[in-house]
Formats: sequence, C-alpha cells, structure tokens
Amino acid sequence: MGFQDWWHTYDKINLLVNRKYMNYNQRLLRRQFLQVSGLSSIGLLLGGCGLSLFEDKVGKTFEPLNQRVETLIFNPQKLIPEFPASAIQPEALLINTFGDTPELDPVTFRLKINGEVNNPVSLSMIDIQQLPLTSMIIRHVCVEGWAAIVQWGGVRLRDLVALAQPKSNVRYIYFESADGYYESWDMASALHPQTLMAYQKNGQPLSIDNGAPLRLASPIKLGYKQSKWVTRMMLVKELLPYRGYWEDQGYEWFAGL
Ligand SMILES: Nc1nc2c(c(=O)[nH]1)N[C@H]1C(S)=C(S)[C@@H](COP(=O)(O)O)O[C@H]1N2
Ligand SMILES: [Mo]
Repeated sequence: MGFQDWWHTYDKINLLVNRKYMNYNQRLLRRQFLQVSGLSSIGLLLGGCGLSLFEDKVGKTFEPLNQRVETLIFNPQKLIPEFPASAIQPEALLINTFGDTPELDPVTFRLKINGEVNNPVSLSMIDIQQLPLTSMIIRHVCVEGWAAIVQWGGVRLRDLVALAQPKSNVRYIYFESADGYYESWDMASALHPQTLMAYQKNGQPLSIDNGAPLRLASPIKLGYKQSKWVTRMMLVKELLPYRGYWEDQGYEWFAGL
C-alpha cells in the first residue's frame, strides 16, 4: 500500500466519520498501517520495535503548530525581501523531477481541496485564474547544491484554502501531485502571503517540466517542498504516516529557508 492508497483510505474515513470519532479513526488507521507494513506480525516478535518505528513516523509533530487557521489566514506574516527583475536567472532553475513527467490537460484539469474543510472544492484553471494574480521574484534553493532567482506568478495559497473553508483546528496540508510526489506542510507556512500556487514562471505560462498547470512556489521552504503538478490539497489535523516523498527517505520535514 503506497501513499496514494493510504491517503484515499484516510480521506474516505474522514468523510464518513464525524470528528468526535477521530480517536477511533486514529486507532483504526494505526492498525491498518501496522497490517499494511507487516509490522503487526513483526511487532509480535520484536516487542516494542515495530511500534517505535511507527511512532517515529507518526507520533512527533516537531513544532507547536497549533495556531488557529483563521489567525494564519488574516494575520500578516513577516515578508521575505524579494529581488529586482534584473536579478532573475532564467537558465539557473534546473529541472528536478524524481520520475516521469506527467502531462496534464489544462482544460480538464481540476484542483481538489478537501479533508477537514466545510466546503470541499474542485477548481478548474479558469476558476483559479479568476483569483488575484500575485507575482514575486524569489530564490529557489535545492538541497542538491544549486539555487536560482525566479519570478513566479500565481494565486496565494491562502486564497485557495479560504475557498474550502477549513475547520479551525487544521494544522497541516498535504499536496498530492500527478507524478506520485506528495508533500505535507505546516499551515503557517502554507498560508504565508508569499506561498503561491504558481502557473507562470518568469512572465511566461509555466512549462510542463516546471509543473504545469500548477505548482507550489514559496521563499520560505527548500525546493523539495515545492510540489509540481499539484492535483489535490488535503487539510488535516494530524500528519499521516507519510510526510513527503523525500522526507520519508530521511530529509528534514520542516525544510525552512
Ligand atoms: N511533483 C514533483 N514536484 C517536485 C519534484 C518532483 O520530483 N515531483 N521535485 C522537487 C525538487 S527536489 C525541486 S528542487 C523542485 C525543482 O523544480 P523545477 O524542476 O521546476 O526546477 O521541484 C520540487 N517539486
Ligand atoms: Mo530539490
């Protein structure tokens, strides 16, 4: 069972079961995880080991990320200084994709926003392009040792999230991508005014390689947090056993700049 299946199971349970049964859900998910990963049988042999591995992946939340979502949407957060247009480095942004590049049809494309929200939405590119366009010139930093000053144009993630009317105690947001990539962010970073869902790069429509039709762009996180080809965002109260494509292979989760 991969991340996608796990996520869809989680999503279904969330839709079906009322919030007050969340504790039950957590136990159910935990049991499913143990079964799926084969840890339930190994756990019998190894005593606490299986569980501690699980807790290692699920248990900790790192930060006191408990600010209410309304505060995050409406309070101004510290802005990162941007660069002048003359600083843009058109050739410096290297294509970095872990697998095959998906080709999404921008006409039939829909961005879903669901999870712990009062108004799940499914948005076309036309819907999205009716929201205010923000442009910013920031530095993209990849852990593999390169960086690039890029201009991104798109909509503020906070505007998209607000459309879905998140429940006030959501703390994390997952991004699902068409190539199988996935990421999770803390809400404060996701709702930062310079965190965009971009559809333009350096004044041009985003290319397929760079994540068309929609990708994340933000000056506050490392490159691997900036998912390309985003097709779904899911708001959650707790992190799932999966945190991100690279994070699940040992990279740092918060990945702030
Ligand atoms: N869907 C998806 N998003 C992704 C990746 C990926 O492999 N798949 N790679 C990440 C990494 S490591 C980086 S540095 C940037 C690179 O963006 P670019 O290819 O547009 O330069 O995308 C990030 N987003
Ligand atoms: Mo990267």
